[in-house]
Amino acid sequence: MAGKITLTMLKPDAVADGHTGKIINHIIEAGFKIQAMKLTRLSKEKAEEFYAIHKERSFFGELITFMTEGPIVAAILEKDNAVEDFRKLIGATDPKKAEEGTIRRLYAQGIERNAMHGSDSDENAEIEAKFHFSGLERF
Ligand code: FUP
Repeated sequence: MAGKITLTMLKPDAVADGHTGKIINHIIEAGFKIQAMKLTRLSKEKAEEFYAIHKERSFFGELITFMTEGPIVAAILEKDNAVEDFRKLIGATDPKKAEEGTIRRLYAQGIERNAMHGSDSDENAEIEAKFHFSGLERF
């Protein structure tokens, strides 16, 4: 049976710091199958759309500046229980609170420059997957 999906972004800090290969390997070794993947860069408009839920928060402006500062790697990942298992793999939003061995603990610089995105529900995973990829780009 096909697994469920989650949408991840390797954020500009992780890509600029040269962690892309190690992080992708970490994800594959944890049992996720890559359905789609690309190196891309968010425009201000696209970043504001992606993070619209946070637009009233004090950190919104800094979040948008950060997420548009350089390329990201967006990917759709497939696995049974993908959303929950992936959030466990990346660890808490604040890397100081993330468990030992999680991707954010290993590679993130702080709560804002936190290396990774992972969808927070099956419904959002599908919305975010469609935000980044067309049907022809999914395998
Ligand atoms: P997460 O689901 O772990 O990515 O975290 P949230 O959806 O709560 O936050 C989305 C992004 O907003 C985080 F990845 C980083 C940023 N953020 C901050 O910059 N400061 C905060 O206090 C909380 C979140």
